[in-house]
Amino acid sequence: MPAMDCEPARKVIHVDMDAFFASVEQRDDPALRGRPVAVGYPAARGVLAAASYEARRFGVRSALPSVTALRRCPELIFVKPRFDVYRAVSRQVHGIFADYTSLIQPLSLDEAYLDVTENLRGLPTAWATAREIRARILEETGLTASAGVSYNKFLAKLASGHRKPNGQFAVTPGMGAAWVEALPVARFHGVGPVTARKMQALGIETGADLRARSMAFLQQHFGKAAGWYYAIARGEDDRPVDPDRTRKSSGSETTFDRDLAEAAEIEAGVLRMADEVWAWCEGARAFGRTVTVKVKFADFQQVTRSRSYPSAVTRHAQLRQASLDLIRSVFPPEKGIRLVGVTVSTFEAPAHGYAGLPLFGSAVGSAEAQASVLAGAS
Ligand code: DCP
Ligand code: CA
Ligand code: CA
Repeated sequence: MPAMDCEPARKVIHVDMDAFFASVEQRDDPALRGRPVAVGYPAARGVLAAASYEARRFGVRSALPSVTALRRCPELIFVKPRFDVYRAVSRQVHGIFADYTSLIQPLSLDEAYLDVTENLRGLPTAWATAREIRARILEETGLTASAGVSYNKFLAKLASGHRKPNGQFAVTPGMGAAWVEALPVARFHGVGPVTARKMQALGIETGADLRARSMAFLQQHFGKAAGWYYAIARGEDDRPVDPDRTRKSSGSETTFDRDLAEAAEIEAGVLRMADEVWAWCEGARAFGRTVTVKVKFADFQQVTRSRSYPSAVTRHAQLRQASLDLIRSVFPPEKGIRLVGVTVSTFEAPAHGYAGLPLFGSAVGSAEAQASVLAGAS
């Protein structure tokens, strides 16, 4: 590392709840404990939001189509998601974090970065802080969490997955660079499935492979992301833990059981999504000026229609009407409609609370929904 020894190394913890939605369901229903549980709907085109560790042994995991999951594990028990409960747990966990630091950056309902360079409890190490936080989460919520401890966010997040479930792992400054070299790039934050495939085609499978490429090579193939890849291949990440980061949007979307062409049915779907988004807006006391309706057609072609108002949409009826007007602008649909979504953005007041994940539609946690979460959050 360059001459940075005047600055003390930061101490960052990444905490991530284990099999979050599924664990909450197992906690609240003893009949589900020790059994393969999926949170989601067994509907024809549903996808799973979460899978218990028992279910994962069968190759069942989140974002898997329900139908495939059932084929892999015929005894799989489906449980409907209860977002209000997950949000309540999230707030509880956030309250525990706040006893140790005010620098908390939630990434989603079940995970957050904490900067504990100076922790409020005077604990000697970040390792001890992570242990105590995990112990309190278990005591106060009955749920387990895993943690990664390191000197930056990139490494802390990678590390939290390393001893999952119910474990923690530290990556020290002395070992960071070498540790990253040994890992597959597909596990790196910012390397999604598409980029991982592209890297693979270029002969980049591990951190060491990535590190061996020049900045010029990375720029040529990855454009603006080159700097990020160059840095993480060396275990470097100077992004601060940013407690002020607020959501930029809240959206819900749903994949229909079959492609729809009937205006009334499509409108009903859009209104359901508007109602879900509204529930979030009210809960978070966050109101936006822009309403966007997204439509995905049977052939996966996607269009969005937006409308911005001079001031925030603060009435439920207004959001419903805006959503209807927007969906009607694609009527009559030239092809069947597969998915609709409603998003509110351009918030007037910062979103409070600990609500990282948007509310999902009935296709809970679809890959698309997850992708839009990530896009919206970064
Ligand atoms: N989630 C979702 N849709 C997805 C992925 C996740 O709705 N495609 C929800 C359900 C998960 C929660 O978010 O329980 C947290 O997601 P994680 O990726 O952290 O996965 P889990 O907590 O379920 O498991 P792990 O123990 O691997 O962290
Ligand atoms: Ca998790
Ligand atoms: Ca998570």
